[in-house]
Amino acid sequence: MTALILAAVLAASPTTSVGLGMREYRYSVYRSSVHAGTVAFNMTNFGEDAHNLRLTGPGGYRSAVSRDVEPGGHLRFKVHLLRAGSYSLVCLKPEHAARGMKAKLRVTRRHPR
Ligand SMILES: [Cu+2]
Repeated sequence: MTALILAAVLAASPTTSVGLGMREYRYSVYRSSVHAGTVAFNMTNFGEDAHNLRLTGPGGYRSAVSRDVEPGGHLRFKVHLLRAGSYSLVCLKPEHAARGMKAKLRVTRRHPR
């Protein structure tokens, strides 16, 4: 039942693309806020080390970890952000988050009342 509802929600919502620049040691997120639904991060690595991405958010949400993006490389990484709230973007390569490679993304309700 939950899977059916999830499928219906995803089918009804278009994918929002968000550019994400990566370098040592920070992300540049090209949108600060998106509507709830499917979000595709268009990741580009402008740096010299490999980087990746994981999101955490409301209700214990935890995305998969993206593949590593090599220097000069690109990756389109899709996640389903269904709850409104503040999500954290973190690079899981050793020491990267501690050196500042993290960012926030705000997710808003699709149909505000
Ligand atoms: Cu990194």
